[in-house]
Amino acid sequence: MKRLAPALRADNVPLDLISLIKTILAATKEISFRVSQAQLGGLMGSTLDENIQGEVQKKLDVVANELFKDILLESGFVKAISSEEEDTSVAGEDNGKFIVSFDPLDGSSNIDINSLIGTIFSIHRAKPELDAADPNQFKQAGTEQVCAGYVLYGPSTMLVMTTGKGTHFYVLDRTHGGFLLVERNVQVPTETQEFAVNMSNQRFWHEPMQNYISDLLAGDTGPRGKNFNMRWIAAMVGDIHRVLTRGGIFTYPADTKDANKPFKLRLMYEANPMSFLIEQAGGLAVTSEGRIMDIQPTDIHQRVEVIMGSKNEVEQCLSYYK
Ligand code: AFP
Ligand code: FBP
Repeated sequence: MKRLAPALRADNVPLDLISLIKTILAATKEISFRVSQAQLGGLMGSTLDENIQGEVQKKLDVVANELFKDILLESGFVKAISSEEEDTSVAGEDNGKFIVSFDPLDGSSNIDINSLIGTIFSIHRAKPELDAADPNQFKQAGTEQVCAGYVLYGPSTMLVMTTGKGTHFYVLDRTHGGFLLVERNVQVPTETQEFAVNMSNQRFWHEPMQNYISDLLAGDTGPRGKNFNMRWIAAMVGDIHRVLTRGGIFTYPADTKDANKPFKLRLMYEANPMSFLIEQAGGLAVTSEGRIMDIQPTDIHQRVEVIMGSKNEVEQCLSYYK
């Protein structure tokens, strides 16, 4: 099995980007260790603070964010960072070549129940003409990402990453402390009989999504003529990892639950990096109006509707909006 850096060099990934990826992974190895220590590390439970999204922060959220921020800003490769846990973007080195967006711990509600969580990251090239402190650095579409990935802290710690040359799986080998390539060019099966959605929001969805999910639930005697199974991990990293591994459709549709918040998932920290991984694996990643990675961002914390996974199933879902 190939180690990470030689695998990336074989794909002609530029050396400065490989160095940045290694820096990011150093932070995730530390987070993986802290996560595995659970109560022994004194990091279970919540802080008394809320993040910019209005969510109560878990202690591990805060520690993971600080770890990521410090290691990236000290690396010298990074011009600016934006994090789900920070109010604004944070300036790094003026001559840094990259900007990094990240969700340090996705699936926070799973922390205290010892269930799946992960770190999601997205890398763009920095714009030399803009100041490091200028948040406009981050107003780049998902199509301009040069790398995206997540590290899943599960029974094993896995890295799933793309630099635009396929989506590959790596496992953290604790015997030598590095990630080893275990599967190249993962492909999302085109067809599926599995869906992932938070069903408790059903009454708040718009009509096309209500109709689509009703038809899935109708099973083999309904219009789709086959039975569907449902899975919901409450951590996008976990649900997308399943979709990449065995297919499926994952959606967090628009809803009317809160008039000020029609969408839940974040474009920069969740939707764009996952879209890059899914598309590189032959799947589709869209909103009901178009491709997620084509969205021109207007704000670093912007939220979007998300429908992604097996190509034919995503197309089926979209047909309900026509
Ligand atoms: P955090 O970013 O607060 O950890 O939330 C995770 C998440 O945004 C995403 O990973 C899940 O798919 C989704 O929330 C779960 O949402 P529900 O609370 O509706 O199940
Ligand atoms: P396995 O014994 O095959 O692992 O199945 C696990 C299980 O029996 C329960 O742990 C779990 O609650 C249930 O299956 C899940 O069933 P479903 O597929 O209906 O969601």
